[in-house]
Amino acid sequence: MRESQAIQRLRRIATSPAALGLADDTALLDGLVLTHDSIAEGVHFLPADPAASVGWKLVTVNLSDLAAKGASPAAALLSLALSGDDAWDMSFLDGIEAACESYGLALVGGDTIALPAGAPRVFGLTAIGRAGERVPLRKGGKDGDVLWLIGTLGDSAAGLELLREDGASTGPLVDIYRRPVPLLAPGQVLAPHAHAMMDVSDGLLLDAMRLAEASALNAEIDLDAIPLSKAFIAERGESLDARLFAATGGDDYALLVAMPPDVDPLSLSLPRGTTIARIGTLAAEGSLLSLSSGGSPVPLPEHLGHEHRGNSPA
Ligand code: TPS
Repeated sequence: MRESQAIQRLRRIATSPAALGLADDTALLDGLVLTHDSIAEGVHFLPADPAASVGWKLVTVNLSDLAAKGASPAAALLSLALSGDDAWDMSFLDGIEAACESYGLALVGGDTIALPAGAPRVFGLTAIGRAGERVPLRKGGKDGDVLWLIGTLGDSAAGLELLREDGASTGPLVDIYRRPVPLLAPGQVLAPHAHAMMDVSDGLLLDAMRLAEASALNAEIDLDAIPLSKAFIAERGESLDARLFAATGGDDYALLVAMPPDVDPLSLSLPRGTTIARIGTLAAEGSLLSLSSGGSPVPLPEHLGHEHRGNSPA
């Protein structure tokens, strides 16, 4: 089964208004923003990744969903699966502790089980945030909105490729793959002004298409405007191919924001050093997602991003 098929079925179960029709990355309940992300060995992290970085990543990918709603971190529940390797498990918890402390998230409970011998590691975390004055959803985009991207794209996917080629690779790209930084402060500054916001975890093109679809609009993206880091450019260059790689790789934890055209996010008090770029627009006309580079249209690549699917042939 594909992820999208599973979600269709889940929508008939998750009928509470808090679930937002499962059309967002979070649920909203009594002023709280709720999210849950899991992290599995071989799917989200490599068996050789340092245990502390896996713990860090579990917390920060959840915080990224809170960031996209402009929420402030409050509390977390951890689903911990002990692997039998005590040093690994202790170090994993060090990573959980470091991330919780860094971002003011209080671990308040959860559950611990022991994995069967040899089973791949899987962990889950529920993060709970306090909503700000406005919670921008995926579906709030309006005709004529400007699409802004906060953060850079492709670093993590490039880091993963380096690790796949040579597990001993180090450097900024590998660090970003292993230790994403949730953009909480920018999210809180932008949320009161944004029509729609989401984090880019599955790849910009797939996530932008989801935002456009949820808003019943069409997204146009200028690939030349996609922000790339110096480390990414040094590794892969800035060609159209490199930009398409960056726009589809995923694991970025950047923020995609649909802003009314009369709001200039550069005039808001974003933290010093925030990378922000105007990458496109939302429009009533056009196709769900269209790309351009050098002023010419670019055909959509076959894979727009990361979609989970089971092993059955369907
Ligand atoms: C070992 N990847 C896995 S899940 C995901 C991406 C881009 C999207 C976000 O996950 N292989 C390894 N590690 C990785 N991180 C990837 C592949 C790439 P979700 O949709 O579950 O939030």
